Amino acid sequence: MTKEYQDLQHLDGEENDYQLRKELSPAPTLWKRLCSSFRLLLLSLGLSFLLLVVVCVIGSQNSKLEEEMQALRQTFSNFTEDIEDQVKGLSNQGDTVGRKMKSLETQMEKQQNNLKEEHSSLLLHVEQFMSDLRSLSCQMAVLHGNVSEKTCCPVNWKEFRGSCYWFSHTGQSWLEADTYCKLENAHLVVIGSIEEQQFVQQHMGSMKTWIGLTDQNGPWRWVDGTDYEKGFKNWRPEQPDNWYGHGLGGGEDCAHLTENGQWNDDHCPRPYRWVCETAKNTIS
Ligand code: MBG
Ligand code: CA
Repeated sequence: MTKEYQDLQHLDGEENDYQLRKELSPAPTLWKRLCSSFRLLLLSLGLSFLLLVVVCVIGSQNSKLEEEMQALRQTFSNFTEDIEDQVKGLSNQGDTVGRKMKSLETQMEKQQNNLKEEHSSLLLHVEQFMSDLRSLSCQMAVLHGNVSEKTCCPVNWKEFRGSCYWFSHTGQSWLEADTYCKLENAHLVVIGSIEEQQFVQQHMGSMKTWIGLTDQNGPWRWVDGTDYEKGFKNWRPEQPDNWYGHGLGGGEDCAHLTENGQWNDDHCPRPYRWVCETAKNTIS
């Protein structure tokens, strides 16, 4: 019992000590609090500093990236400009090549046309030469007494389906042309078919040319007596019209081939070219 009391006494004493110490030392607690606030402040300052560093690093990385992107953009834009320039250059070259090709094509076409013209003119000359040769050898045969002279067309006359034709290169009135042919033992051409029309057209050129058809003495008549009504005709639309509008006296009584080969009746004294015709076997 005494011991317990002593223990209790002892305990009481410790508690009191503590209480006493507590009351006697208020200064260290404040200090501790101050220290802990200071630590917090330092910590937060440290953290802020760290954050700032991180932000700076990220910022610098970003600006570097931005710079690189800018450089890339510049490179890309330079590349695009280069490509555009090259494409433009190529397209210009293409245009030039195209123009050259066109001019070459035109030149080729011109040369081809020239060649064609030369070729057809050469062909005509060869045909003429052959026809002259035939005529000459025919005349030679006549001279040798091998054939009758009635089988040949004279030199400078053209042969077509058994007849001989002569094409003038000057102009005369219809009447003078008619007389000229008669003196050659021929007559102004009588066109009896589309084929004969085409043959005459081929050789006359685009010139007005008298033919052996007239209505000076009444109805239309061919000079060799061929039936006009039943025969071949090739009048231009609205012809013949016996037009008095030329004011040269009278109407129009003589037929001629117009530039495209169609027929027209005209004032007979006009100086047009003409064609004489004769059957081969009537030449003497
Ligand atoms: C002309 C003929 C002429 C006469 C005239 C009538 C344009 O052609 O040559 O003969 O027919 O036309 O207008
Ligand atoms: Ca007429």
